[in-house]
Amino acid sequence: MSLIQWIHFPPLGDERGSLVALEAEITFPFDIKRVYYIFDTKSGVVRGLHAHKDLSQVMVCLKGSCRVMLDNGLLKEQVVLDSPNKGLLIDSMMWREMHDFSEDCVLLVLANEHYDESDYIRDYNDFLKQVHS
Ligand code: T46
Repeated sequence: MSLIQWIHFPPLGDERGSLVALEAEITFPFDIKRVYYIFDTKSGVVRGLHAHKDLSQVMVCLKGSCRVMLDNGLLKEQVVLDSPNKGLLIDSMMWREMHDFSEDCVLLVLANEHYDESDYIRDYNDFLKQVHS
């Protein structure tokens, strides 16, 4: 089973250009409680480096590109995000790392819960222990 779960957004564009609408439980897998975006990431920076105990998120690269590495404690897979027409669904208990941000990268993230630092597992060995317990 692949760790990479793409969500393809229906294109609503026309001759004027492109438009994508994200509607909870219609074009989107969950009710959205939080939206944030990451931009101006400096060259060589690695972001993420954590897992969430109970959080689903979808990442959409609105501009530019970055590489995302996912790890469920058994398998590791990586993928390049470079399109605003599809999102990468990341479920709970998945270690994630974001690498190789292009200078113009704008990464939109939609989450099904509010921000909660206690939901983060920021130590990789703790993550492995919790996955295999
Ligand atoms: C994730 C990846 C894809 C908040 O106060 N509220 C928020 O909603 C978020 C997302 C972050 N923060 C604070 C916490 C830190 O002091 O912003 C600071 C930077 O967050 P962090 O170092 O966790 O950023 P990333 O890019 O490593 O990770 C973020 C998300 O935190 C995380 O949930 O899955 O993007």
